[in-house]
This record gives sequence, C-alpha cells and structure tokens, in this order.
Amino acid sequence: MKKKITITLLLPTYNEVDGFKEIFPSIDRKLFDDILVVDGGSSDGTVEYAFSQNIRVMSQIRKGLSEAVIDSIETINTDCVVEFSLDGNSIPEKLPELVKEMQKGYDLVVVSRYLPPAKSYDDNIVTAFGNFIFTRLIRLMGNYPITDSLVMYRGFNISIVKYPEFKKFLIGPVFEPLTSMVACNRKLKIFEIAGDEPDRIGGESKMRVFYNGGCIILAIVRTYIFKFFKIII
Ligand SMILES: Nc1nc2c(ncn2[C@@H]2O[C@H](COP(=O)(O)OP(=O)(O)OP(=O)(O)O)[C@@H](O)[C@H]2O)c(=O)[nH]1
Ligand SMILES: [Mg+2]
Repeated sequence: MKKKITITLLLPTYNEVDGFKEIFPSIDRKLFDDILVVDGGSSDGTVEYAFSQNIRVMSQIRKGLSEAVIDSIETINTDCVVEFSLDGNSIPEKLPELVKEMQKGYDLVVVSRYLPPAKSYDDNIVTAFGNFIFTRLIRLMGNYPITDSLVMYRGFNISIVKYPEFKKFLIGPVFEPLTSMVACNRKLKIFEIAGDEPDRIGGESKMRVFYNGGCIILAIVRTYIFKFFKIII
C-alpha cells in the first residue's frame, strides 16, 4: 500500500485574533496530522485563543514573516506543509481539495486567485499588477502554466525548502514566490486549484508592497542566473 503523505497546517499570525476566531472553527482539523501557529509577538489575544483551541504555538525566532515560516518548518516532522492565512484571505472550504491533491504526490499545490473562476477581493491595482508580472516571469522558468505565484494559501513538500538555492535566495518576504520559483525551475510536480481571496477580516495588513516587490525581483534574477549559468549567487 502507498504510504500516506503527512501534512502540517501552518498558521502564521501577528495580531490576527478577529480572523482566527471567525475562521478557525470552520477548519476540519482531521485533515491534518499536525497544526502549528507561528506567532510574531501578538498582543491582541491571538496566542491565548490558539492555546484555548489546543493548538501548538511557537514564537517566531527571527523578525519577518518569511523567516517565521522557514524557521518553523525546521520544527515540523511531516512530509508537507499547508500554509493558511487567518486574516480572512484564505477560504477554509478549499482545504479538503488542497489536501486531496497533496496526497496525490504533488510537490506544490497553490490555491490560485487568478485561475478562473476565482477572484481576489483583497487586491488593489498595484498588487494585482505586481502579481501579474511576477507570475508571468516565474511561469517562464518551467512548464506548468502557473497563474498565482504570490498567494500564501498553498501546500508544498518540505523538500522544496531544502534545495540549496532556496535558503540562499530567501532574503526578505519572498517565501511563497520562492517555492513557486524553485518548483518551476526544477520542473517539480505543480498543481493549481481556483479559490477566491476574500477581503481581510479585522486586524491590519503588514505587507509592504514596494519592499516585497523589490525582494521578489532580486529572487527572480538570482533564480534565472541559477537556471542559465548553474551558479548560486
Ligand atoms: N508570525 C508572523 N505572522 C505574520 C507576520 N506578518 C504577517 N503575519 C501573518 O501572516 C498572514 C498574512 O499577513 P498579511 O499582513 O495579511 O499579509 P498579506 O496577506 O500578504 O497582505 P494583505 O493584502 O494585507 O492581506 C496573516 O495571518 C498575518 O497575521 C509576521 O511578521 N510574523
Ligand atoms: Mg492577507
């Protein structure tokens, strides 16, 4: 019999108690082998709520969302991780389908906001344009016609973050696009499912559009240099 793929639901949080309380009760915990909250120092009751739900919580070690995610993965023992944003941007109804596809052995499964009929209600003109350009550039690295390279809502095999270029190119908030870059460039098994992105619930956005954009461009350039010259710089 084929071995079951084990999956951790990873929930990065930073002052996200409103969304947490609204969204978490509709997540089917049985889909996952483990659930982990990695918290960035919330002071709004996020951690207390996580404890009340019997969820494992770790405090992030380094500053920054991507650093929180990569460091927390070091503590995870499952084959795969599903990243989920509790700010209302990720819809829990897509989790069973996402897990089903991960069980088929895909290395990366993305809940795309741009795969028809899905739509993002959280985008503005700048983020929509950035998503479009970055995704086109990353799509050209591989064979799979990806439509969303930036969304947090995705599942991936932990082996993706173990490639030498991954840790080297992870500078700034580029964790998710880098999983797409490595998967495309290495011709790993990718799949996308369509899923709307509703507006955020409560709390505040911590994303800095231009800083994020600059860091993503740097990672794209470095991945292309790696692709064509086989050097990691
Ligand atoms: N642990 C940790 N979590 C964070 C940090 N920054 C953001 N988060 C969480 O990561 C998720 C996504 O963060 P957002 O600020 O919404 O960023 P975004 O989704 O890219 O941007 P929006 O367009 O505003 O939704 C949310 O659940 C946040 O609470 C951080 O520095 N550390
Ligand atoms: Mg968000």
